[in-house]
Parts: sequence; structure tokens; C-alpha cells
Amino acid sequence: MPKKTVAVIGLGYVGLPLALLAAAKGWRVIGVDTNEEKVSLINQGQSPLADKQLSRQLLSHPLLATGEAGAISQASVIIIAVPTPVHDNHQPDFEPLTKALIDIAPHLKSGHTIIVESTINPGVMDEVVVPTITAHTSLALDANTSSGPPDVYLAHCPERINPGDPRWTVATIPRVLGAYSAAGQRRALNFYRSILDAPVRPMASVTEAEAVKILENTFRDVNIAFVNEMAKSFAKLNIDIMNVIAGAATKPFAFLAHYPGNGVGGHCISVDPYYMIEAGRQAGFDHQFLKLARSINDSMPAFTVEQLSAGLTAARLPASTPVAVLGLAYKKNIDDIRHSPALTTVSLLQDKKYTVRLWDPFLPRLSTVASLEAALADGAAIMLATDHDRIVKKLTLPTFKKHGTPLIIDGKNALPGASLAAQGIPYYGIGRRYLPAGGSGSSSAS
Ligand code: SAJ
Repeated sequence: MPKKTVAVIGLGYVGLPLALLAAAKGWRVIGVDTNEEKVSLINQGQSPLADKQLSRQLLSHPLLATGEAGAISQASVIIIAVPTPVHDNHQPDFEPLTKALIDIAPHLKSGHTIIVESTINPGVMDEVVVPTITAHTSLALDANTSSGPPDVYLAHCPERINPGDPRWTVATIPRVLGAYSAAGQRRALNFYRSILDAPVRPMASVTEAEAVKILENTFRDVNIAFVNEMAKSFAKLNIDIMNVIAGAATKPFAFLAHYPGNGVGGHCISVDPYYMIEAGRQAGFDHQFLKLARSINDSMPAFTVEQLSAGLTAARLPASTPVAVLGLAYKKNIDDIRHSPALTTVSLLQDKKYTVRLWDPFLPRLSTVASLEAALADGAAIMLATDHDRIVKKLTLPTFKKHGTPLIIDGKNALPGASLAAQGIPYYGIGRRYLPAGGSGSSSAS
């Protein structure tokens, strides 16, 4: 039997892992991306993403990548995995999605199954995807064809990638799927069940599948906002929120720990709520809670900078004290900077004329110094902005003593505040603070 071919449109954090998994599972894979550099790297067997596992997979299962959407004519299944960002005004930006659909439309043929993996809010398949394809092909879609068999089948299987997670991978994360017809659902399920180790749950409609993804990601954003607000309150009450969360997490039911920090980044959690807010607005519903959660999470970089200002004042340090900002990515152990709270924090520090040194081992191009030593030299205050394992494991007491570190701001509550304060180093976390005994306060939470 000739190998079945799948075309993956968009070779980023979502599309590339899926393409490599399909190749490993016996599919012939054609990757399509508008980024020529990315296409060239992939054709040379190199991963455009700083991910060791992807690099290894590319070597063992080389992909054919191209910028030509016409390549989809060789495939039977077409996966759309392009970004669904928001504009600066937080309005959904469907341009990458509609452009991908318009690019492939002239090359569609009878029998194609198109599966949208990009994160979209309820209604986008019906109101954006179907109309866009319909306007650019004469083929019959199962989404809007009542007379006779369709030519092309459509489905939505929202991605659930968790970059940097060694356990929950594209192969092992359960999925949900919505389709417009039984035949379309069968075709899409057959594809996923041929490559995934995890189950795929058919939903009653594409709209339900869209809603599942938006619900799970807004759930995460509001829960993070909840603990961020509690952190701000506990900072005033001199309570260590990390201890309190650990205590609450002993409850084996009805509590799910989330953690405060310097903000919420990434291309999903900080973006998807805006898609739901806009969809609700158009339907006549005002998502007050989702909007409040976004504003609380977006306030955390400024709150983190306030901790630095308070710490410098309390320790009687000059505002000219160098600030070593450690970590720039939006979360640990990856190189993705999209909507990174660390970068927002750096902008706020620079606006306030602080002397900042930037170091992120995953992002040498954005770093202004080449090592942790250079960042900490001459008694710089520390602001831990991304808790990369490579950074945290180097932040030890001997290192602080060697460089005369006078103050630590821990944007990810990743360091042992109490023991650092006991050694004379003032520690300000997010919802926790420890100061050296005497002088500027006691070494307990204060
Ligand atoms: N964050 C907190 N507190 C927390 C958890 C996260 O401040 O308790 C921050 C992180 O530092 C980061 C942001 O929120 O800046 C997003 O964190 P994330 O772990 O959700 O990272 P993403 O966006 O790469 O991955 C998420 C998935 N994460 C997990 O399930 C752990 C998930 O929400 C989605 O499946 C996925 O995006 C997606 O693609 O939608």
C-alpha cells in the first residue's frame, strides 16, 4: 500500500511536533510554512525550535518542508496549525488562518480532509473557516453541502501542546475533536488514532470542540489571576503564599494549585481569553471575569518592579544599583518569548532608568551579558524573571556571597527566601518576603 500522505500547514510549536509524530508513525509528511528560513532548516534536518527532542526526531525522521501550498495536492489529510494571535488591541487576528486557507484552497481536491488545530473560539469554524474556503473553491464542503456527497471534509481538533513538558507530549496528550459529518469525523479520527497513544474524544460539534479549548485555557488564566491577587494581598499581610498553597494542596479534592508569578505569557493562556471575550461581546455577553483576570495577570510585571523599588529602599541601596534580570522566556526551559512577562518587566525597569543586565541561557541574542557571573558582578541586585532550571541551580549562597548580592527579587518564587534572608540577603518574592534579622525587619515572612 502506498504510504498515506499528510500535509501540515504551519511548522511551529504545534505543527512541527505533530508532523514528526506522523512521520514516526508511518505517514509521508509534507510540511508547509511561509517562513523560508524555517523550511530550509527543516530540510537540512535541523529544528528551528530550541528543543532537543525535536532535533533528534528530525534526524531520525527527516521531513520534506516547502513554502508551496500546492504540495497539499499530494496529501489526503491537511492539518492547519498556524498561529491565531491577537492584535495590540487584543482583538483576534485571523489573518494567518485565513491566509493559510486561501493559499491551500486552489489545490484542494475531492477526498481531502482538512483539520484545524489552531486555537479558535466558538464560532470561528462556522464564521471564518468555512466561508473562507467556500469563497475560494468550487468544491463541496461537508460543512455546507446538503445535496449529494461532499468533496472536502472539515474538522477541528484543538492543539494542546505544552512546550518543554517531557511527559505530556503530542503523542500522549488526550484530544477532543469536532466534525461536520460522520464521514468527516471518521476520517479525522482515523488519522489521529493512527499516530496518537492518547484517546481522542469526539464532541457533538465543531463548536463544542472550539469551546473545550477556550474553556481549558481561560480556566488556567483565571486560576493564575486568582493566586496572583491572593499574592498581592498576602504580601501586605506578611504571609508566605507558597506555604499556604502547599497547605491548601494537601486537600485531595476541590483544590487545584496554581502559582503566582511576575505575569502570564505564551501564545495560549495570555491570548485565548481575548478570543472568548470578543466572541461573547459579539453575542451580547460581557465577560467581566475573564477581563478582570487578564488585567490582574497583566499587572504582575509592574508589581514585580514595585518589589525591586521597595527592596532597594529598605536596604538603603542606590537606585543606580545594577539589576541582573535572569531569564527572558515566557516560561522555564524553553526559548519562546511570546508575550513574555520577563520582557514586559525589562521594559518597565528601563522606563524607570534602572541599570539592567539581561541574561537568559536560552536566548543569547537577547542577553546583554554572556554569563551569570557577568550579570551578578559588582554587587548587582537579582531579579529572577524566568525560572529556567539552568539558572536556578546556579543561584546558590556561595554565588551570592562571591558577588556581594545585596537583594533578590524572585519573580517565580523559585528560591529559598527564608534561608537567604537568614544569611543576610533581603528576599522579595511574589506574595512572600523574607528580610535579614534586625536592620530592615525579621528573617521570618515580613
Ligand atoms: N503560569 C503562572 N502560574 C501558574 C502556571 C503558569 O504564572 O500556575 C504562567 C507561566 O509562567 C507562563 C504562562 O502562565 O508565563 C503560561 O503557562 P503554561 O504552563 O500554561 O504554558 P503554555 O502556554 O506553554 O502551555 C499551555 C498549556 N500548559 C499546561 O497545560 C501546563 C496549556 O494551558 C495549553 O494546553 C497550551 O498552553 C496550549 O497550547 O493551549
